[in-house]
Amino acid sequence: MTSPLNASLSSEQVQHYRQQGYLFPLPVLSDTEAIRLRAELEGGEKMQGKPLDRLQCNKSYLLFDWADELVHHPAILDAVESLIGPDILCYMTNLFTKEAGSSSYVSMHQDAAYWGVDADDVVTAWVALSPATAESGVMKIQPSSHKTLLQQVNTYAKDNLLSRGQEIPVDNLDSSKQLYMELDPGQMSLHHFQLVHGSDANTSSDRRIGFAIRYVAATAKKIGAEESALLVRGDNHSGFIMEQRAKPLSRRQRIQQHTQALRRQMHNLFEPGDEANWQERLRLKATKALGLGLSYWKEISAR
Ligand SMILES: O=C(O)CCC(=O)C(=O)O
Repeated sequence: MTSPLNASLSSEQVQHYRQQGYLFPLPVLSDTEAIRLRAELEGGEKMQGKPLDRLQCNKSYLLFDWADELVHHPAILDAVESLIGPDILCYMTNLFTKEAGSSSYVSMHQDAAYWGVDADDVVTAWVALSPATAESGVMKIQPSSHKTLLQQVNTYAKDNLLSRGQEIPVDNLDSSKQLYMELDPGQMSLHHFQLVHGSDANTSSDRRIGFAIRYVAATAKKIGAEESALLVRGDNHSGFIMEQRAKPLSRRQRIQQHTQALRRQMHNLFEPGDEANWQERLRLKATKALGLGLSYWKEISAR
């Protein structure tokens, strides 16, 4: 597979996305790029002697060259530009890795319920760096579910990869309509931030590696606490604090910017909703304190 020169979407593809809330498979990386980027990610893990931790998997583009390259990849941005226009922010990234045979999963949820962005459309480009199949626990979606925000509960279930184990109760889902967005390494899917999605455990013999990039139009308003984002194409007109591209920064500067960005983000991610009871509020407070403590420790140990 080679990377397309101009990866803008056709009007049929844009229409499909608007109606159904998703699009796949889209070839964005050449085979050699996909192999190289996976090798760079795993080379870093080898050097530190363990897989990337929860903090490193969040906003990885502020830390690692492979992630910086992916969020700026022209083929990914061309497709995203067709959906949200020429001024584009990378709001967040999440690396979702499931080890071979691991029971990690992602419950069916909608991202829009807990992100601090006021926009009609935040689009996730989910880039496969290993085979994403039904067996390896690829993303599962409910088509055209992006038109209504459903109620979800926080389960904090053990193997759930989501920060609060956010889950839409099964009675509110239609499993007969759900489909797997299977991808080869180097392909991506796009999904709207209100689309119902999740994924099952990885029963294959390889790791399943998906890099989820959250793009938003650079006109988006910020709601809740202040947060930062990186301008990756065009001009910024948003209420976000601008991040600096990691490439020219030293390791120490990268870690400082990353920890500062995560601290800002945590204030929104762990903010209790109006319906939260006191146990839930306490739990969110403790999770936030733990995350903040860990980020301070990381920053100090990088000095
Ligand atoms: O990678 C997965 O299994 C889930 C991804 C996801 O929840 C997301 O991209 O929002």
